[in-house]
Amino acid sequence: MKRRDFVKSAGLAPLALPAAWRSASGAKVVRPNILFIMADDHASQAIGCYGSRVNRTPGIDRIAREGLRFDNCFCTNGICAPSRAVILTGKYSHLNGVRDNAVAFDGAQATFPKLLRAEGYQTVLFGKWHLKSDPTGFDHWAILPGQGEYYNPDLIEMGRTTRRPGYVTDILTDRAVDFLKSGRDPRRPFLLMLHHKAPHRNWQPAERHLSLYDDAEFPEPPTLRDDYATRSRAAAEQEMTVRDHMTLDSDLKLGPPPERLDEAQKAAWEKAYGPKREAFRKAGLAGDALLRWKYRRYLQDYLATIAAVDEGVGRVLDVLDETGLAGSTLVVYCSDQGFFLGEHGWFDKRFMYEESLRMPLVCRLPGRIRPGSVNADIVSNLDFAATFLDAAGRGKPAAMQGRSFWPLLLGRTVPGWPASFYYHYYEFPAVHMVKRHYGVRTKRYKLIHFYYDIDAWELYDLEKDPLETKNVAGDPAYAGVRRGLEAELRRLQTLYLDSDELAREFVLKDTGK
Ligand SMILES: [Ca+2]
Repeated sequence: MKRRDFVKSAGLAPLALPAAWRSASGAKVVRPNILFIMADDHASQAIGCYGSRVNRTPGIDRIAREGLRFDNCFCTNGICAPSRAVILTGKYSHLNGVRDNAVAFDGAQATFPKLLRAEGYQTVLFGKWHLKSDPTGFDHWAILPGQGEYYNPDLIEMGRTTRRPGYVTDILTDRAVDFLKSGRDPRRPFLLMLHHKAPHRNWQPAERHLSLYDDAEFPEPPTLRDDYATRSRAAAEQEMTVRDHMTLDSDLKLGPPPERLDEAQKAAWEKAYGPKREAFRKAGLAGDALLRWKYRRYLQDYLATIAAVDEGVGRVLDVLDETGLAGSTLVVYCSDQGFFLGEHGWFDKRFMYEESLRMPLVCRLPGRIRPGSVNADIVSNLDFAATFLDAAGRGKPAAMQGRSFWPLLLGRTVPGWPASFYYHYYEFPAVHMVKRHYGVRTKRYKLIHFYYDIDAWELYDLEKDPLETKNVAGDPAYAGVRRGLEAELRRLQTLYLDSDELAREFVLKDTGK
């Protein structure tokens, strides 16, 4: 398809070129490059600039310090593949087709990489993709199959699979660095998507970080021993507790080294985990002591896996400086959704509770984004596509549901910016057994409806109860608040073309009932 026809068929708004600005070096910049770094399952509780009490992330913090931190970015459907499909299309799961991790993405859809490419951008993707179909809209891509492997991973590069020696986060960072130094077409702006597998379960740190947190003690979250007393059955009936659902051998590394490691890597692994295994056998832990041990072991590996991601971010920022690209490149760091680090007793994500719902999101563009800014508006992964297109001076196709937060990045106030957010999670029954639910989040409240499998409502007053331990859905004092939120929930469902009927149809088809 010719570019003009493609642009026309995608229903794009008329061209509106952004104002040019001058970078620090004095060069005139019209359309910024976009370096979009995304991690997998990186909780904001494990990022320094979000107030982490458990680790330091100087690389990621640098983006926030020199740019803007969003404090209320949410994910519309908190698992890997659905979040990615929403990011690419700017459409909710029920419209882009990827409701859960089992479905293949239809790559014929309009996506922001495709549209940027039509605008002359060089589009490149390295890393996790997880959408089952081959990437479309990229000049070049090299992806991990499925979840990918931490050590000596396979990479599928433009359709050809080869095994690469080394550690996955470093391999992907190297690819990004090589691109910035020598792979770029200097006549075109670029979109570079560097999408890490880390720190996804089962949290295998790089060799150099295997013992990084050996001596660390971590404060326990206040809800580590949550009894779910005021909640619906959904919270009690999941399968993602640190206490009962983490595997000793794989998650907590008491088993043999992963098969994929070479001999030297296995030796390093043994050196790190052998003594821990012995100490565990001797200790004979049970009950709460065992929970405390599991929580600490979990955080040691989760955070050590993040260390390589953060080092990689720092390296890429340095290379942007060295190559003179820093002033013309919008740098974005985020995670595909949040993660529980022991809150409510859990690991994993999926639930609409804060730790899982919240995506860390920091952005930098010198000369345009004021250093050290913080924004508290509600934005989401639904808005990424429209934002990237806006940064490139393009309107979004009418069918994209997200809104561009580019003006927010530039420090402008947008009248009428949405004050509420719609969530819908589908994957059940499945690993971790989190029941289907949808809900609405405003600045102060959160209303959740677990539908179909059970019919239960939860309401949290986040101002009075930021840890979400007190469900007030049945509290007469909140009856008016609940009515208002239910009306807002139905308004958002209508706005986004979702409904109970549509959800029910999908469940019936999905479960074959
Ligand atoms: Ca994920």
